[in-house]
Amino acid sequence: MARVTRPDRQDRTDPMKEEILAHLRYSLGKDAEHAALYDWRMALSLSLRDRMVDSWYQSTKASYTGHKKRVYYLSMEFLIGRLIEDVAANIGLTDEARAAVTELGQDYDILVHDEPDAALGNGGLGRLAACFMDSLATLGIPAMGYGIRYEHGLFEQDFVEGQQIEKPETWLAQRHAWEFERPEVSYKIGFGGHVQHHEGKAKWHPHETVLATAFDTPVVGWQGRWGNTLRLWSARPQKEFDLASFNRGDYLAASRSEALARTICRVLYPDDTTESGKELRLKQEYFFTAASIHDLLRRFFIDHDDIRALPDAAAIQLNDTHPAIAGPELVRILVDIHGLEMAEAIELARRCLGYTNHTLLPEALERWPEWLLGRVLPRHLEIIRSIEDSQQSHHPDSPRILDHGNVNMGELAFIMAHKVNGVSALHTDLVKSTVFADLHRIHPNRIVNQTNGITPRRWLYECNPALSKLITREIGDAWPADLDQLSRLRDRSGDHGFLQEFMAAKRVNKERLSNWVQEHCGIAIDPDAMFDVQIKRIHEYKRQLMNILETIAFWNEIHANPNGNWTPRVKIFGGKAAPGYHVAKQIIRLINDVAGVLNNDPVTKDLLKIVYPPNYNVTMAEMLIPAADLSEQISTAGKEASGTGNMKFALNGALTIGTLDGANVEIRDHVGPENFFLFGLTAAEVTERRSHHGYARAAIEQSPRMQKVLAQIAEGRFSPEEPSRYHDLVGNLWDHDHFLVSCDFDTYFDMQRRADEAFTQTSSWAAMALNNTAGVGWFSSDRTIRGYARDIWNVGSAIDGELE
Ligand code: 26W
Repeated sequence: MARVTRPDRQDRTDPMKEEILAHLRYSLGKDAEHAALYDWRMALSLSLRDRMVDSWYQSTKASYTGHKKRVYYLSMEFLIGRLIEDVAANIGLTDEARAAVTELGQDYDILVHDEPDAALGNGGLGRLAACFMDSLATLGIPAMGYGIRYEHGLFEQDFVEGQQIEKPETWLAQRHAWEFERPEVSYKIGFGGHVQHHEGKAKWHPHETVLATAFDTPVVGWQGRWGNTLRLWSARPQKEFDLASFNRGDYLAASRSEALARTICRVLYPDDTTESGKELRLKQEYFFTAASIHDLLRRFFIDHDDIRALPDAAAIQLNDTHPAIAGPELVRILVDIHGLEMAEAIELARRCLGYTNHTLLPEALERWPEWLLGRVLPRHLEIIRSIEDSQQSHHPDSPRILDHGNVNMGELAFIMAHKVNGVSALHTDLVKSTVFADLHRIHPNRIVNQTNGITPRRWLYECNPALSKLITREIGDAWPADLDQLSRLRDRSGDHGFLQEFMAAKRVNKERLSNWVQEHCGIAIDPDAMFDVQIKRIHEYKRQLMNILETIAFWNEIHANPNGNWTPRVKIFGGKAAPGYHVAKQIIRLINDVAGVLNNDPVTKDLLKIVYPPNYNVTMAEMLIPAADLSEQISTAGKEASGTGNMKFALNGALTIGTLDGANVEIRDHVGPENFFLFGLTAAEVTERRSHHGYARAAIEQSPRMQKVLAQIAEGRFSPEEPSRYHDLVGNLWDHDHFLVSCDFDTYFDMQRRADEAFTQTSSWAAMALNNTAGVGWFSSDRTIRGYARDIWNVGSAIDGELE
């Protein structure tokens, strides 16, 4: 990759070091003597950013001059994490950066750890968007990610007496090193007001407007061959403040227009289960979607003059329904501004749009009250009615977008997209047979599957250097961009020496984690124990509750026979609950209460430990996943759309204990059923079981083991200061148990004991672990993005040969 060398430094031998010093001086206004940690970290980041710019710039120029079709990925969330190591790895400067920093007398690892973890997302959907950005750049597909530059990302989690408390996150309190502000790229975004109809034409007169301003972060792919842009929108008031009001002394009136703008980008909604129906959320959605549509149309008109060519130039992907207003917005512009007929506009917009569904949970499907949408976006509501009329005229039996006073955003997104995709094979089947069954009957070719993937750059190469180096030694260094090559490691599963090295890499990661846990949680854990990890948002359907109940049952078992031949375990949990999700918060509290008792039990403490570090985020995942032996993927079958953590664990040589849910099904197929601890009801069995009245009570009555655990919790064994603390939680299991913990509990417990047994057979365990790493190359997000490019976007790579 071309690199700019400053003329006065051409003779220096260590350009990186010089560049860091130059940034320290000229960008941060410090010299080495007075620089604080922040200054050093910023100087390093800016130096790395410099090295991305040429490739980024050339890519952007190539997309313009080559008139390439572009992908626009619209996502309310991008869960980015830290970038120093990511950027350094992608442009091949990891060693050089470390050496330069070290020579400057600084500790590279401390600098890396000083970077805030950019958490502009809640969980899987946001992290997927970040992995996709990495793959789009690696594959050389001209693309732009569009989202919101939230001032505050996902809240920071702390535990006070075992209970989650939320604190505001402040990643932008310090300057963000990677972005370029683009004050010249601004669009007016309107809200409210009324629509004027005159001679068959409609004109929207918004009541309020804010300015959307772009902030660009370059995203350079593997080996710096191609760079795309992540463009995040920030809101500014259209007028800074009203000087006349200010001079009159009416300070509140003076800054009224400022208030809306500041609020729109203030904070990420921390809820990924319940649609909160908040006007502000709707405004956020429209704000970033409209800015993005304006921006891509402006780019389109640079080298086109006929709007009818838009589908050949732009593929717009909607990451869930959050940007679904893109359909009506595009139609509005086509009809009201470009004068197209409604029918043609709808068809044209449809050819540009794709919609990805990420959840089947009814409570997470977005619906806006019609009155609210009509108040905030009056013209869009009219257009939605036209879209509904058009759909009904062609398909009188079609499900309704407007229904019982609500606007169903799923139906809207489906009807306005030429392709709709699910995120795993099972999930796509369920999308076809449940939520969108009627629409699927009407449009049988619209739904396609694109099983999720993960970027192997962040999720193996960077986070697990010990294993990466071993793999590279064995199969060469092409695997980060061609993950199927990992299958060559299968040959080594009978090679005792290699298996020992494979487990030695795991051991390094487990030791690193043990030290961290000792330091941050004050808990001593033994790297020889099995590290059993469940990290994800806390939800009833993900069944952290089943995991902690099983932990208690195991503890009981040890007590019954303290001298038994038990396999030592460390149960590791990580994850946040939505602030308003009471049951999830109770589950967190229970895990912490149980940890308090078990970790101090002299009989079991060398055999069983529970660790639940607060504030799980991308950075913590990068440390936990490489150290895991066992990956918990235990959702109620049919509920987890895909999961992507499951892929990360398998890639790093953990075995999965899991249900036939989401992508677990495909992971098991790829790694081989003998290398996967399967248990639990299938999705079809879950549906069947739910139709039996009292299924939970019946299941618990057949399980003395579960009865005992529930009795202990209900008696206050883990909350002696408040014995009734978990009465509701336990009562709910007996009486409802919507997620069938009771039905899967015994098979889960038994499979855990099988895992215990397997773990003691160290060499066969190592072979199984290796077969996981070797088997999951297919789950690279490069494969996923190739699928979208082929089946949905109809785009090519600008790098020769990349998509063939
Ligand atoms: C309306 C609020 C809201 C916000 C976010 C509702 C729902 C969501 C998302 C659908 C939640 C989410 O992150 N879903 C996850 O998406 C991942 C990527 O496809 C999947 O791997 C997970 O299974 C799915 O739960």
